[in-house]
Amino acid sequence: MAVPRTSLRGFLAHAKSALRTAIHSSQKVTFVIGNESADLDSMTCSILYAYIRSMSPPQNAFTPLYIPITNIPASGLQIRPEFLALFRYANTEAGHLITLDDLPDLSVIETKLRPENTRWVLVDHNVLQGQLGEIYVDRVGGVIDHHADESKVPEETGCEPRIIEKSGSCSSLVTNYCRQDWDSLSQSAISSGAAHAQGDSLSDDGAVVRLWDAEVAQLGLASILIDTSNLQSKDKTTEHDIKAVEYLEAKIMICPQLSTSFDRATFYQEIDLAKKDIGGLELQDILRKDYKQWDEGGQKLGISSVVKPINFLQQKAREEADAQSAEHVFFAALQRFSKDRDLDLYAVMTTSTSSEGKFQRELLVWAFNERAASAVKKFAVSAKEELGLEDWHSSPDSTDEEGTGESQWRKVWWQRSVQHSRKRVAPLLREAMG
Ligand SMILES: [Mn+2]
Repeated sequence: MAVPRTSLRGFLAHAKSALRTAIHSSQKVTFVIGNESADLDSMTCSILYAYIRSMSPPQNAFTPLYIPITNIPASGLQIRPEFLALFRYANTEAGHLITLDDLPDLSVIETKLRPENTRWVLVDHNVLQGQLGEIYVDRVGGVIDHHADESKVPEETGCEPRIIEKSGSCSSLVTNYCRQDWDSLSQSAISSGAAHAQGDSLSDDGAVVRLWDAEVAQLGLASILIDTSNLQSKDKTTEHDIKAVEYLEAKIMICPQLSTSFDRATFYQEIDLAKKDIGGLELQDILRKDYKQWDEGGQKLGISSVVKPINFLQQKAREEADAQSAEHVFFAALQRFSKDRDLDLYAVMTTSTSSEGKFQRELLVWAFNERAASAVKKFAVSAKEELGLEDWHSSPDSTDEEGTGESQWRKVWWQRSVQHSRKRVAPLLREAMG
C-alpha cells in the first residue's frame, strides 16, 4: 500500500522507523541512494524520488515504500551547512535525514540487511561504490543520473527508470521523471479535501497539500539552482534544468503561504552562501566535504572538490599549523588526507571567482608512487588540451611542480576549460590509470 500523503517531515520520520522495523524483522526494503560525495544534489534527488514514489508506487514495485538514504554517516552533516540552511525551508531537521548510520553493521559476514531483501535505485551516480557496492551490487534495479554511464546498471530495470542524461543537476531529471505522478497526487489530495470544504474558495486541506508540495519543491529547486548557478551558467544549464525549475517554482508560487515572500534569487544566494561558508571548518573537513574515490586498475584515486581556491587552503593550513610556510604545511595536510585513505593518486579541484569576477578552476594532482606518477604524467599530456591545463603560480616562493622524492609527482594547474567539473576530470584520470 502506498504511503498516505504527508509532509516531507512526516515522510522522513515514517521512513526512518519503517527501516528500523524492516532491518529488525528481515523485511524487504527499497533504497534510493545518492553518491558518496553526498552533495546537495545527491541528497535532494534521493528524497524527491523516494517521497513521490512512496505515495504512488508502481504496481510491480519491490516494496511500496522507498527509503531515501544519504550516502554518509550522520556526522558528515556538520560539514554541510547548506543542508541545514535548506532544511529550514522544508520544515525538516538534520535528525530527520536517513544516513549510513541507519543501516546495520555491514562489516559482519551475515549482515542483518541481506542482499536478497533489498532493491537499490541509484540517483546522481550509476555505480554503487565502496562497501555497499561490494555487498549489494547485484541488487541495483534502477537509475536516474547525469554522470557518464559506466554500464553497470542492467539495461532492463522493470518498473524503475534507467535514465542517464546530461543535465546540470540530477534533481532536474528526477523532477521531470516524477512530475506526472506528483501532479496527480496533488490533484487528488486537493479535490478530495475540497469535497469536505463548506464553500470556501480554498479548503484547508488544499492549502496544506500545497504547502507540503512547496516544501519539497524548494528542496529540489535548491540543487538545480546551485548546480547551474541560478540557471546562469551556459555550460551547465540544459533544457531539463529549465523545465524543472519552471515546474518547481510554480509549485512554490501556488502555495499561498510562500508565494508573496519567495524570491528565487534570494533563495539561491542564501543556499549558495551557506555552501561556501567553509571558513569555520578544519582543512581535513574541507577536503572530505565533497569527496569521491575510485579503484582503477588496482590503484586508488581520490578527488576532493572545494569551493575555495588553493590560496585559501594554504592559508587555512598555515593557521592550523601556526606556521610561516604555507607551502609545506599545506602539502603535509594533503599527504595526511591521502594516507588516511590509502590513496595512490589524489587530486583537488577548486572553484572560485577571480578579482575580475571570472569563474575559475584549479587542479592539483599528487601521485604517491611510480605507477600513479606515470599515469598522471600521461594524463597531463592527454588531457592538456581538453581541460585547458595551464601552469599555475602564486607567490614566487611557491612550487608548482616538484620532484617530491624519486617515485612521487605532483603538479598544480589552472584549468582554463572551466566547464569541466569532476564529472569529466575523474574519467580522464581513470582512463590514464587503467
Ligand atoms: Mn549531481
